[in-house]
Amino acid sequence: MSGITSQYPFYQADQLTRDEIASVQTERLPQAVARALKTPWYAERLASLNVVPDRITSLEALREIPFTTKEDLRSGMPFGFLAVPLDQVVRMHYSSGTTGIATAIYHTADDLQHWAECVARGMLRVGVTCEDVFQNMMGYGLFTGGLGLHYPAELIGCLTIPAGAGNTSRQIEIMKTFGTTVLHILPSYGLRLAHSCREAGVVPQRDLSLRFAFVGAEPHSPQTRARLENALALKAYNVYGLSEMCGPGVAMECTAQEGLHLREDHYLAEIIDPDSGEPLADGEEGELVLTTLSREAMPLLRYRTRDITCILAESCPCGSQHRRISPILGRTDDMLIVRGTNVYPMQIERILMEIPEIGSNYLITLETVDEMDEMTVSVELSSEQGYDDSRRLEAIRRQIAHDLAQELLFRPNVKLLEPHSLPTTEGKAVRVVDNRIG
Ligand code: DLL
Repeated sequence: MSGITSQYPFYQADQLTRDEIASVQTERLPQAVARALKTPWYAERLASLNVVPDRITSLEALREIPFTTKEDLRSGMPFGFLAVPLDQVVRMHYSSGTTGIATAIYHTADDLQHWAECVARGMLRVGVTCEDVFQNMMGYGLFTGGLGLHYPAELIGCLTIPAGAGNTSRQIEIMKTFGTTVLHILPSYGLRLAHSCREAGVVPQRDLSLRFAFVGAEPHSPQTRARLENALALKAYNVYGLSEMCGPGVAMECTAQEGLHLREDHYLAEIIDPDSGEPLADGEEGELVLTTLSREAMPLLRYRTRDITCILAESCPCGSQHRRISPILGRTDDMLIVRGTNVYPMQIERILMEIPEIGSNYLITLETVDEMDEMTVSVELSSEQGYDDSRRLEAIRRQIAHDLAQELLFRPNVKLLEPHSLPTTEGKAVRVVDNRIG
């Protein structure tokens, strides 16, 4: 038994071989289908298919069952997807998603235990220990970010500080006073925190003790991650998840930082073509579809996440045999079609964050001008960059416009703004405002 496993027996699940993972999936999949059939929604939806759970022991067999979508969850509100009596449910989270009507996600005590263990495995894998001081800067409450890493940090035995989102000067004071070593933070807020540290004369290498940050809940480019790592003098690990699958921890990065390991004993992943619904091969980018393998209160079969990624099937230098997904490129509903070209905000972010004179905040605005799509990228300059050398600024602006035109195949307008001029939120960053007509 490795050192970690002797202290944390649940970590064994992270050391399963491919064959062992496959056999856990084969065993759990029929159970997951049987549990789903106990819910009013699946019982009705699958009635005509005569699904025999014991026969669903592979992904191929599972593909007989239709996808479940966010709209389906809405149609089943409030209790249509519940597989256990309410007295066994101990917690509910509530997610509005990007498009309005909220859906409830229920958990039994065992569901919460599995969720905490999945996330704790990801934290242990990169080196978090019971000696760490963990400051959780994600929102607590109906959003799953805060509680989603709180219990795993306690499970590991970290000194866990439930700081919650916002109040940056207080966050800095806590980091300094208590020697915080691990953060959980939105990437967009991480860059703001780094900026506020600079403004307050706090030098992370000298005044802070940070080792790691867990970053997730919103797409972020490798360039943003690199900025965050440099500015706060830490390693940043990507955490992916969604409320419908508990929350953070469906997949987490390891020290190799080359993709996020799915926790395949609890989640069965497929990648499909978002338009046709057809399965795609490993390495091909498409929509991630997930099936819960262990969840009791609210089993979900073939849930369409709308997140675009691909499966990286090669073995990982970290030794985990749980397969990885690539960092999320964006959501199918984030994809913009501008002048006939498909654009993900992440493509724009990657280019902006390569340019040292640029700060961390940007906004993409779309309008209709003379019946044509018009895109404007407004971006703040970094605070080190003076705002008075107009020739220099024009040169930066042109460079950005040129780099974006190379990537997007059309030329957007670029506006340079002074630091702090764009609005910020305590929650996930809003990067796109689409005011187009029609
Ligand atoms: O954002 C859960 C979470 C909390 C994940 C904290 C990681 C850390 P929701 O609010 O339901 O749950 O939003 C889920 O956020 O479908 C993705 O589109 C996006 N998302 C989550 N993590 C990442 C990530 C939480 N690492 C939606 N990279 C998902 C890119 C992410 N997008």
